[in-house]
Amino acid sequence: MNTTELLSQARAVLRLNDAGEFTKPSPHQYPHQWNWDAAFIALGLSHYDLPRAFTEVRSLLRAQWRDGMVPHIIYHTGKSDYFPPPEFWQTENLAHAGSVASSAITQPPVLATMVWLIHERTPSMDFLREVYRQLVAWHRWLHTARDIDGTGLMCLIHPWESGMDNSPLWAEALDRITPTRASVPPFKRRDTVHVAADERPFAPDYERFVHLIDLGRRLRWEPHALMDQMPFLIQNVLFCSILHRADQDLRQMALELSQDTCEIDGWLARTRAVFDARFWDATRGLYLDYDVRVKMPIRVNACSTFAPLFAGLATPAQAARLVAEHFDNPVEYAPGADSVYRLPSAAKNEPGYSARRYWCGPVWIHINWLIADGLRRYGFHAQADMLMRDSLALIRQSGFREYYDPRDASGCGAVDFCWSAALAIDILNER
Ligand code: 9WN
Repeated sequence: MNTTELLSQARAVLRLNDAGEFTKPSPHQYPHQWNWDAAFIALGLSHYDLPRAFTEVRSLLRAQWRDGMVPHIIYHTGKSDYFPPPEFWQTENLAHAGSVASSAITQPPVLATMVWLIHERTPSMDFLREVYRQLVAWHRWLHTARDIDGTGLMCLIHPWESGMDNSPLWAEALDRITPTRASVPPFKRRDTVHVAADERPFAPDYERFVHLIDLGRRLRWEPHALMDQMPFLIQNVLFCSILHRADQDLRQMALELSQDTCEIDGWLARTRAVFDARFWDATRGLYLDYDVRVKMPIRVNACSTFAPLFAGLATPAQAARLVAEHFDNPVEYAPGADSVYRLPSAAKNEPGYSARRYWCGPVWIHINWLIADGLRRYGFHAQADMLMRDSLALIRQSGFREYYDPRDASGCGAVDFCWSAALAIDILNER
């Protein structure tokens, strides 16, 4: 398939999922708007339809809660056959919730970065002015409402907030949670209707996802109570890195709009001051997540370990170790006896690794995109090119799938998947 054909197929996928004011991640599996999906989709759209890209961002921000949180799922069109449905979150009558039906948790804040990238390529001061305050409010909420220890490093209260739902990263934390029959409200999984069950989370994980929603809604999604009582409380390398990069991009917007940068400078300085001590494991040369409830690092090697490159948080020496000891290591992430394509979402030598099971090993296009951006920041152009080349090869072989088997490029998960299409458009246009 040549570049022109690939671009036109990618645009067709975005068109297929276009629900007017928002874009579904995929036609059947995900029939609503998702937070970080929408941001990547806006970047793709901006290459050929700037007004539609702005609409995508506007409809996401329209769901912002009164306290600043931007939710992870927005049910613009009401109920569907997706589980959980809007009423499951029990957000009606909450003073701090928003006015559009949504989930009550958030997702990695790539939005400010996407808005800034779009602005750099196609400046629009009006649009920047329109969204700036809302972006600041969301980042402020992340740095304060989810701050447990004064560091401003946000805490996840649910694996879905990481965007890497069933990563081996969460195995121990989820194992400690033992839902009883009474604490898991009756529910019927819908995620295995359109996708094979062995490419989705295991049943006990899913039960815990639902149990955590139940706990959150009992606490009326009140940030202080959540920080106090949620049994799952994690400081996550991917989320904190994405937020730090987004803070940098928000700062650029502030300068462009002649706004004061004091508050943003504070977030940037605080994160930088504590990031290494919290996440860097100097023995293994890896960034590890931190489990706040047991006050211990999570000793699992997942693709999120490369995210600090995207944020410029690694020193050149740390970046060199990440690349030499892990990215280029055929036992972990590089092609070898057991894989051909980069980048597996968990290291291949992790006990929880599984080549087709969702976040336990398959390759995701948006993760490749983020890490390639980070590698370039540190001068690792050959490695960044490999990620982009592999991403396009996966798409050429299996179409725009949700994720891919690193052994043979076969497609997994949902079909006609939007961020794979949107980022293919970005990769092909930026080359
Ligand atoms: C739950 C939409 C979303 C992505 C997430 C991905 C998956 C949802 C699900 O799909 O999560 O939020 O039902 O599995 O893990 O990263 O945003 O594409």
